[in-house]
Amino acid sequence: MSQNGNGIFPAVCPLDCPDTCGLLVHKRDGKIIKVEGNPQHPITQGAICNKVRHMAERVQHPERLMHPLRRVGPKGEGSFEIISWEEAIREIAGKFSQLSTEYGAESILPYSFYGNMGVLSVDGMDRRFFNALGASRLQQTICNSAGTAGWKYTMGFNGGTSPEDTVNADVIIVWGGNIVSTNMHQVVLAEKARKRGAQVIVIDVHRNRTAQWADWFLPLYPGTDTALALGLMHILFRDGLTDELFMERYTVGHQELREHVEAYPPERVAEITGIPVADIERLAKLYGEAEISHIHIGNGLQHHDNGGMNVRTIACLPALTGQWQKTGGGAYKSNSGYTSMNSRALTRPDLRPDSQVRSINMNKIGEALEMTDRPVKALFVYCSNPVVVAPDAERVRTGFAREDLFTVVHDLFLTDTARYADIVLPATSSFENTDIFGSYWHHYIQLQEPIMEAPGECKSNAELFSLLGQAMGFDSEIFSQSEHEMIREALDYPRNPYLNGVTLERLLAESYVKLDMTPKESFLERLSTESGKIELYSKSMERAGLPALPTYTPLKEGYDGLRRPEVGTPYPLMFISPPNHNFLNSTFSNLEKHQKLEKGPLLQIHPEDAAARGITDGDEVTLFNDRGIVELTARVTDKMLPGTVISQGLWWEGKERRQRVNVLTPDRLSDMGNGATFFSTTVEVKRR
Ligand SMILES: Nc1nc2c(c(=O)[nH]1)N[C@H]1C(S)=C(S)[C@@H](COP(=O)(O)OP(=O)(O)OC[C@H]3O[C@@H](n4cnc5c(=O)[nH]c(N)nc54)[C@H](O)[C@@H]3O)O[C@H]1N2
Ligand SMILES: Nc1nc2c(c(=O)[nH]1)N[C@H]1C(S)=C(S)[C@@H](COP(=O)(O)OP(=O)(O)OC[C@H]3O[C@@H](n4cnc5c(=O)[nH]c(N)nc54)[C@H](O)[C@@H]3O)O[C@H]1N2
Ligand code: SF4
Ligand SMILES: [Mo]
Repeated sequence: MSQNGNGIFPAVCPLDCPDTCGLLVHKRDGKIIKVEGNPQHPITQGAICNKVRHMAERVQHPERLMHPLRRVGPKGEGSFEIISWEEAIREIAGKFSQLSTEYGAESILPYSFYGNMGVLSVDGMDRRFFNALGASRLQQTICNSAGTAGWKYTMGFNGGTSPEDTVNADVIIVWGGNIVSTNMHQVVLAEKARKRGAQVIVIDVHRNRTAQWADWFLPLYPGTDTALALGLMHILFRDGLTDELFMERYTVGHQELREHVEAYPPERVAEITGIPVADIERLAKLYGEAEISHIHIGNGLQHHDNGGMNVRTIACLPALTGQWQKTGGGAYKSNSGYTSMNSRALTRPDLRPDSQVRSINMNKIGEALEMTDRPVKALFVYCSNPVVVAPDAERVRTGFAREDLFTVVHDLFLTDTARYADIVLPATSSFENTDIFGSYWHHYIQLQEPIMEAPGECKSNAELFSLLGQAMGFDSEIFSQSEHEMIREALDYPRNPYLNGVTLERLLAESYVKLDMTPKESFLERLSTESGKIELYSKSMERAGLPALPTYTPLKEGYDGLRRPEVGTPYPLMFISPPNHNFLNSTFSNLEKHQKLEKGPLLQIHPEDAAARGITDGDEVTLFNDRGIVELTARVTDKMLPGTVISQGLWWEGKERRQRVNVLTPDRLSDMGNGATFFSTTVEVKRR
């Protein structure tokens, strides 16, 4: 392979996006000149999103970090001096050894997420290092853990409908997902279904891009989805639209559920959700009478106090109608279960000196940095930008500003988080590494081999943690394994039958390999709950102190149609801050091209709410609650119900204005899975 030469090289999109596209990277004179979708890749089929078409601008950006840095000014200011890798490694290893002796290794906390989805980058040598060190563990629950818990209580197995099968559906409900922006190849598949006459329905708190594309959009109040799903069940049972034989054979608790949902007649559900009775009736009929129906459960509705229950309840719907027997019927929440690899071999939990070590929830990093009992004395951040993405962000920033906290950040850019680091380390881009990628949606495993040389002194996560492991004197064999050896170990995992036949050799020859989907051919054989059935009534939820049957609980911070905010309530608007089209979480937020495409950080506000505050389109506005203040530009629009305001995208702090929306979001944990509750937030807005 000619890393520096001209040519077209196969690559994988490393971003935290379900589509995990196969790419072709065009190079001339060692520079990337074009990134496009691989036309051969069965899911990508040559099409990729606009943000990654401009990936070259990110990878070859003049502001990319090139050298290790040491802080010379106050934390947050961004003044650093260049140091050598030897110095950086010596300083980190020295500090970690000293802290381990003085406070115990649990005083050191890794903070990482999936800024690069490569298995070796985020679930490999890095984990080995923190395991061998005996550092505190991080509960990585910022993204989808509430919904995953809710889904698993119902289905057991963490997988659903295969993407390609959804072309067969007659009704596709996109529930709390903005797939035009966040899962574009599902839109392509849904379009195929639509050409055959399928209807696409979107249930969301605002008319997002997906709702604009859909056949029918139903807006509702945030956090009321469980009530809507219970209302649909009420009608399905009432009108005989359920599949009794299926429920008898494959579910637990359908009689209890039938009685339970009597309490959710459409009139009550309409009041709670804001959806008119006639629409609830129409939706239930469409869903219940469809030959094949598919529900795409997005991430949005689970970032709430009741997020686990929202997913749990929606996941019950296809069982009422027997949809799991149909190819393309059923639901998708995540398909991670199909791609699971040998994580014990990769991460080596056996290296831990103390398996009882504490774990700290990543959503509560602000609070964790305030602890005085067993304090966190060092942080190692990689593949994440917590000062922007974590909730209650001002509390997070204050924690990061602690003078006595030793912070290392490994990234490609000097992010808002990296500005608070004592040591900043330059990371390679995924195109410069060897790595292996699964997808949490489609069924292809892909290999990335380096297609360019690392610029400056950038190092991959694998190389960095291998160096650190060796500097700390850990087992040299474990910390000098090659990427190919690790990939072999990752794929050697007989417990996952779908990995059968996926080998490094095939990946080297073919770039991407499809999982073997023949084991347990019928989806119903994959159920892995206690009872082996779909648990409409869940004993394990009962044991966990949760309602055994799907139950609507209002948000702790928020309103539904029954409990409108009282006059004089300090924060009467519900604030939702979902991803935007052109960024990937906070990745790309620092690039001018992507910023321009987004037209700045905006606040979408309903004409009624705007008028009540004397706000007109284009006004500069301040949003505030007890957690802090954010400054945005108002966009007056009727895309949501009055009482809900929306700002899309995770922007880095502005030079002139405060625009990190997470300053306003709560660090409470969701009902299940210790997940994030970003969207269960209320604010007030005023003109600036
Ligand atoms: N372009 C782009 N793509 C991305 C990302 C990105 O930042 N940008 N992020 C990636 C990641 S990490 C993830 S997890 C996925 C997330 O992608 P999705 O699964 O699409 O989830 P979100 O975009 O978080 O939220 C989807 C929708 O949920 C709505 N929503 C909020 N609260 C509620 C509610 O109570 N009920 C209902 N019904 N809807 C509600 C929001 O308005 C939003 O339109 O996307 C991935 N892909
Ligand atoms: N208000 C609000 N907050 C949210 C969300 C929301 O919808 N609303 N979404 C939440 C969700 S679903 C998620 S998943 C999280 C995502 O939060 P994060 O995982 O923190 O995602 P990013 O902001 O994209 O930050 C990833 C960072 O990793 C860096 N990176 C990329 N590749 C590498 C590499 O190979 N090595 C190293 N060391 N670094 C690398 C990137 O440059 C980038 O700075 O945000 C959450 N926060
Ligand atoms: S961000 Fe998603 S849609 Fe865009 S190229 Fe990457 S995997 Fe494909
Ligand atoms: Mo996410």
